[in-house]
Amino acid sequence: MSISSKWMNCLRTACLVSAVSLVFAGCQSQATAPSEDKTVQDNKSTEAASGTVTSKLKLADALTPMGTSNGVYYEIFVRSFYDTNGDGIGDLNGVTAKLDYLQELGVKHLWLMPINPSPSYHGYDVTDYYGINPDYGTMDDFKHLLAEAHKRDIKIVMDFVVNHTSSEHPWFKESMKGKDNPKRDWYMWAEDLKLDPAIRGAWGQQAWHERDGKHYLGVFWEGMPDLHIDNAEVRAEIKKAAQFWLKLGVDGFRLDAAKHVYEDFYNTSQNPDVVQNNQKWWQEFRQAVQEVNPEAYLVGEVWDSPAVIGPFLKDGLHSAFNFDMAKRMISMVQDEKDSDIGSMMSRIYTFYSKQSDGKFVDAPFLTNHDQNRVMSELQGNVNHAKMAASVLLTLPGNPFIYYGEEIGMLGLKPDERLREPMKWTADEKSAGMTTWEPASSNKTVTPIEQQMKDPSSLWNHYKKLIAYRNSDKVLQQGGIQSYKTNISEVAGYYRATKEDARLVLHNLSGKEQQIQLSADTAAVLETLVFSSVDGAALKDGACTLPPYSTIVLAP
Ligand SMILES: [Ca+2]
Ligand SMILES: [Ca+2]
Repeated sequence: MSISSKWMNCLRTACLVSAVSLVFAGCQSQATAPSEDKTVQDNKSTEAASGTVTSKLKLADALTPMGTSNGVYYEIFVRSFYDTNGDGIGDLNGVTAKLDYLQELGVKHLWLMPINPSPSYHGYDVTDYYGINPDYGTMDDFKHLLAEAHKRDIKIVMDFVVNHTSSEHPWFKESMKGKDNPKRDWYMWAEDLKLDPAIRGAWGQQAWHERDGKHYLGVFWEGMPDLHIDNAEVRAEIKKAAQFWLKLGVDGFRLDAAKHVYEDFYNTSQNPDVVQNNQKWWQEFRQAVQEVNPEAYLVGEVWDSPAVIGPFLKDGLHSAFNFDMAKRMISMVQDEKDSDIGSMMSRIYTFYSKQSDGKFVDAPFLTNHDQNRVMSELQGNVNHAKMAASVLLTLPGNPFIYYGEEIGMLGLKPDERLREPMKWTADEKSAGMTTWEPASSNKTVTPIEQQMKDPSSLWNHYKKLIAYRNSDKVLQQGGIQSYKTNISEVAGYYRATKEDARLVLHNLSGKEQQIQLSADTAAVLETLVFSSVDGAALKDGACTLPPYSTIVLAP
């Protein structure tokens, strides 16, 4: 969902959600989550065999069971990406035209923001779950995109927006006609359901909207009426629509507003039965998805703390975006001070692992289409942007990149400014450039064309990090464990599978740093296998880290 009230929602959650999230929010390794239990870590199958580097380094935290990661994801706002028919609006053929570009960057999956017909520019209010937005092309264009992507081993996940429809959806137009209409109960009408329309939404907003003296639910705004998910016909219809796209060859869904499906009113949103209803719905949805494609991937937007996200990961979502980590990564690179991400992550993962029976896959990212772009948050500091990318791309799970992030595109709210035309070339009028809105935030940004030719560009930094990640199984599949140096400008963490381990070190500062590894680490991790810049060195456990650099050590 693209509504700014979500920020309020986050604030509210920060206040309401109990001790569990407060523990996660903290970074001190002394804290223990009340819900944490030892079964996951005590499980024998998680232990490294004796004699492996992982056992020598005592990396039990990194062995928390989790699902398989499958490469870097890239979020595309089709309208702003690439235009092939000269109308200034990005289109599906434009995504197809840029698959080679995406392959060169090293991404393995695309997340397409909504491509269904919609009256809005962003598409998060759908009027037809089986159609393609005519601005973006035709169903044949989409099939062509799928085929061309799959040829390149690139998978496509599409945004699936089913908490609500557009108020212009034919279903809602029927529902408005009155109590006797067969579609009446597809939406929530307060008077029919004997609910009080004065009750505010979960973040204190007006949730019910008046129409002909009756009130329907629309938790985001009146143009987005919430579907009544307890209605069996609605559930069946949503599952049918998902199966339709899977049968076409779509590889999964990004599930918008996943925590808002069940009633999120001010007085009920944290009730255990509401939490459970949401959980059960996504489990039911996943079963329907897996009937068509057992490999399909579901990543959900649950804009909340890990304590709230956890239950969604049990046989429902494979992944949920890690909003807390996004904030922490950005502040860490901005402050140039280690904030022990490894410790925070391994504590969250212990909780997720237990919730998901060891199957969750984390989905880290820096910013998305609902947030100020990371380069704007970093005030245009390219070194900080490089470090943010280095952290993101060396974490466990499936990292997500937002289009344009790889060249440092800028954008501060309102939302339209976060979703400006992709800057392929300096000439805004050249072929392919989208012009549906002015690229007013990005006048000074160096275009892709130029950055690709410059070895020291942010683009080449992304490419280098992604290529290394793709080449290293431990970086892709390993868990994470805290590693602290005695220099606060250097952040580090171990990454490990049962058999193998890495140490990732980031020099967050503009000064060269020298680190002496502890004797046991130095004895095991003897090889400098990756360095983001020239000039790094490792000798007898002494590491030299050039300014703003990332290195990876291996046995
Ligand atoms: Ca076009
Ligand atoms: Ca809802």
